[in-house]
Amino acid sequence: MRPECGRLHRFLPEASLAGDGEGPAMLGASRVGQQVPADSVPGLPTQHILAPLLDGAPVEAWFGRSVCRVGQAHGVSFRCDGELLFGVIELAEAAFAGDAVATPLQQAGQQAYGSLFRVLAEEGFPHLWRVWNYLGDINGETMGLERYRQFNIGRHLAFEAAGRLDMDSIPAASALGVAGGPLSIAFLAGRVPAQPVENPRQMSAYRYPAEYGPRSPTFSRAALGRLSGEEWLFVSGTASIVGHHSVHHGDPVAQTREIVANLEALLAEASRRTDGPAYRLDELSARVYVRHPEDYPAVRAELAGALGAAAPVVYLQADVCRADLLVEVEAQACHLLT
Ligand code: 3EB
Repeated sequence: MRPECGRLHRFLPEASLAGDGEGPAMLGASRVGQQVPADSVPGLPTQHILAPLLDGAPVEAWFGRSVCRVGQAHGVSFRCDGELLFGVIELAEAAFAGDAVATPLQQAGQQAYGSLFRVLAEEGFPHLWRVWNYLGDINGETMGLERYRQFNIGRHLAFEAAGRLDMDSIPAASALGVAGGPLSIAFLAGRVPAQPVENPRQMSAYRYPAEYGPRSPTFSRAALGRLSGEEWLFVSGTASIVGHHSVHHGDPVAQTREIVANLEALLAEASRRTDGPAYRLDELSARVYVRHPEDYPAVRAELAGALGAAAPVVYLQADVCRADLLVEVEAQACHLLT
């Protein structure tokens, strides 16, 4: 399936971001590396994931059939073709003062999502399909609240203000901690809705009880998006969570096995909703976040058995959004529709 369907998404070497990227049809990219490179591609929305790359290609690129528009609005850099818009917004928390009720990170999160939603409305891509969120010190605590939970409040308030809390518009997402830098958010949006998919083994994150924070995270476990002639499955960051509990504390291999079980259940659920063939583990491409780099060989060995040794998988060091989670896997797959 991969070669025919590989138009939209590819992992690429560093050099692919030299010059004008791979020509004008690149909608945008994310790049893993501990520093922001001195030269960036002018006009290419690029998300900087300030994290150590452990294995695989540093660049993840998204391609359109042709670029219809290149733009910059409300702090969002974007490119789109007729069907999809890719955008990036990066906001320094230092630009926000905070107040008695909101930390600077909460304010940054709320403003970033507010700006993103304005761009979606203005550009005519109202449906958010997939979001990648990165922030510094995600498990750190300030003003008595973990920073991931502060971010969740800001994101939730922005979804609420935009009237986007109804389930059918909640996107697939990932949220990870990196060494520092701005709050960085990249996203894909469509002209038509993607279909959210939930996981029967996990409580929907937007229903998490208050013990995980005052406002719940606004993401679905996966999303099925239709483009002309093909269907994309976007799998959200998937961790060792069953129900709403983190399981296998301190055991990265057992957490990885639980993630595989979660992915299998999610693919089965997606397969019930597709018009095409069933989705299988061995057709995923994936990005894997490992909290402790020393766990990487064991995690990789466990995942290779499930995804197949030839699967395009990128490993990086990042902090998962609950302190007791050691591994998270995000993925995607594509099916041609005939
Ligand atoms: C979880 O399942 C693990 O806040 O956008 C995974 C994917 C996680 C997305 C987000 C968080 C997010 O709750 C963490």
